Amino acid sequence: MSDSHRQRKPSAADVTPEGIFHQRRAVMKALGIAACALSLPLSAQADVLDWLTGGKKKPTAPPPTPLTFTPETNAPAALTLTPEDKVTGYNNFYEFGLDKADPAANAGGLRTEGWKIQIEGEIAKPVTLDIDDIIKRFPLEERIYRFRCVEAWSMVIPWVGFPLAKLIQFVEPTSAARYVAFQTLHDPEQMPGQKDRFLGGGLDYPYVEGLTLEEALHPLTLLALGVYGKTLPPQNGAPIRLVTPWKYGFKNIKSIVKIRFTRERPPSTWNLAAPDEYGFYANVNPDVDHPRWSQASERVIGAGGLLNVQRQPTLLFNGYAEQVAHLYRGLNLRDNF
Ligand SMILES: Nc1nc2c(c(=O)[nH]1)N[C@H]1C(S)=C(S)[C@@H](COP(=O)(O)O)O[C@H]1N2
Ligand SMILES: [Mo]
Repeated sequence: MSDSHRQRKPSAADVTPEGIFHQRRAVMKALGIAACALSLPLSAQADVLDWLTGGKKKPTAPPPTPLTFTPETNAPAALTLTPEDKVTGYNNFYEFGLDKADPAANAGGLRTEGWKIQIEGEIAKPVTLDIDDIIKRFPLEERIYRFRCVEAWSMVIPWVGFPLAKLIQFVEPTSAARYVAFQTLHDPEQMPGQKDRFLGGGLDYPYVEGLTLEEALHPLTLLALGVYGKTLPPQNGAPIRLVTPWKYGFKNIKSIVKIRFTRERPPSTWNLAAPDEYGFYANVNPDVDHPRWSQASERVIGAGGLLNVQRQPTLLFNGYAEQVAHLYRGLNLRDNF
């Protein structure tokens, strides 16, 4: 990394998820509140941060509504679902703050009525769809998937969504389409992290991600509209987000407003922030460590509290090798991380 790059983004290495976590704790410790804040439940920690930053009362989201879907029947019996309060209370969504409790505390006011997704680029049928159009056109199904964050923690999540491949078939990519680019809502009034470089972890917004067309067409790749049988809460990326279970969590872009089919590989937010640490592929791989921590095992976010931390070995392609390894045949996974 060049010095000028370092100067332009002085904290790229420090603002990665684990970095911020420790930085935050260092700040709280310096303020002499570490002991109390750390022993509080996650929601109360967010309140302490709120009080520190002089925040006002936040709007709470309307309760999620039940969805109609085909229940999962193929999930491996060995998968134990992560409790719902963890799935919706321990999140990464930097537009709403960097702490795991921040998205649930701060995203309640996200306005999702009338949400539209614009689909454009190398396709025969560009179209703008609202959520009702999507639910009418694409039958929803439940998928119970492993979820592995690049920070080395994991969950098992019952998503409700539909294969992205169905949407791709509907818009008819041209022969020039090789990648699919995704973009999150850009609205600093609603997303405080987009207004302030410190609050937003120094990332460039809007958050963007991308897949190869082959990856996007893979039957495991979902657009999710729900979790635990109901519409997504804002903190999980309402009203629609990407799910790619064999890739690190940061590929799973939330609150999508645009999908663009391209000839060239599209940029992705964490890769732009720290290209040596977060690759374009971001396939889960226990043999390729993050430069600052091991990826060989993961902390299971489960029913237990802080004293009951379970670790398990991380699996190649997050346990989906049988389904996805063919996509990467002949590719050096160490260079293409
Ligand atoms: N727009 C946006 N999408 C995002 C993120 C984000 O900060 N902004 N965080 C990513 C990361 S690092 C993870 S681990 C997952 C977390 O999804 P969850 O909170 O639903 O578990 O969302 C991903 N999608
Ligand atoms: Mo993540």
